[in-house]
Amino acid sequence: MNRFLNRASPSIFASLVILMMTMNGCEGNSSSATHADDKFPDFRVQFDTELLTQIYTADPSAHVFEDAIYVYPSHDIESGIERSADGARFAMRDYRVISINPKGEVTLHEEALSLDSIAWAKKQLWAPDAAYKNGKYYLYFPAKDEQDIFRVGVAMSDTPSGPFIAQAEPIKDVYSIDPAVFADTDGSYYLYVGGIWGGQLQRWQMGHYSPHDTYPNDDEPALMPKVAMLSNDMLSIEGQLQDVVLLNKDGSPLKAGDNQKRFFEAAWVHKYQGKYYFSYSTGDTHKIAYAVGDNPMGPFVYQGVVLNPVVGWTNHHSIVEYAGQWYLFYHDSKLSKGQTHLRSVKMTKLTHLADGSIETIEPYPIN
Ligand code: FUB
Repeated sequence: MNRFLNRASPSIFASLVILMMTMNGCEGNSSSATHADDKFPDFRVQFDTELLTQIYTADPSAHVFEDAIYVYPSHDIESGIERSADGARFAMRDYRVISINPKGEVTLHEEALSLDSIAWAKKQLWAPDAAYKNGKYYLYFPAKDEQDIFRVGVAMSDTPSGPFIAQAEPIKDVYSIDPAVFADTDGSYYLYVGGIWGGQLQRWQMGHYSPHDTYPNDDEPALMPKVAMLSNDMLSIEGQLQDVVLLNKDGSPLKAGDNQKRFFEAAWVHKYQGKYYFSYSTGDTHKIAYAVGDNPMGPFVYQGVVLNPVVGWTNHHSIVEYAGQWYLFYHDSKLSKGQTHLRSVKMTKLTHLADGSIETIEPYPIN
């Protein structure tokens, strides 16, 4: 069903009335005012179309700031490094922000943050996310430090597109990759992190870093992503990271051997009708899956698949509401003809069905 929605003609979407954001920097869940003369043109949500092609972009984290959609992606480059298990080939060196204004015009902004300007970071600027609070924008990002350990840093700016100034040290007690910040409607902010394999989450099971990879047995609970509340100043976490518990519908934890369902990387949280939706990549089975819970800290119960596999290996997404419509941002490697480290961001509509479930999206036409 959704594949037909995704490919529907612009005239269908052009009939949508736009609910515009009225407060600078607030997120889509709080949209209120109606501007019936503003339409969000549909050409940017055409099925299976790159948002831009000037550079390669991946891991899109989308937010509604200042009446527009701002996308915080990784900036993929050809590093010349061979493929390896630790992901060294993904040797990104800076971030560029993309914005989409209410007319649907896409802007690729100048460099927002460079590896050279981050005192503690040595390499691999991987998937970032951003948040807004009290007039400031915060960019959260993973990078490897001098010891080749993935840490998560934060940088600040007065504008959503940057430039951002990084803190001198990574965030204390935060590790692994793929930070995602969820701003709840009560004003609390939550930081989610984690990624197995190249993301090193498996090296922190003892509460400290081990250079050796250790995984649970297949019949044991899977490694879970991590969460903490952000401190009032957005620069540290309250307490320690704790597990985001992901459960099967029978109440048992997802198992390490269940790679169709278990968490791999790319955490994202959105709120819909009072429920918290935790979505993530299953990695080696290439799906975006989701689980639902009553609390942003979890537990979350597995529900199904948001997006089926795309061209490429990784799958990393975000889900955002803009003007009363929910969108999925994701990436694939079609533009680079399947090169897994050269990806392009795309967006499409996402539908919550009447029972609260998400309609599974097929990324390509099915004949
Ligand atoms: O872009 C580098 C890494 O690839 C991200 O951090 C992961 O989520 C995967 O998409």
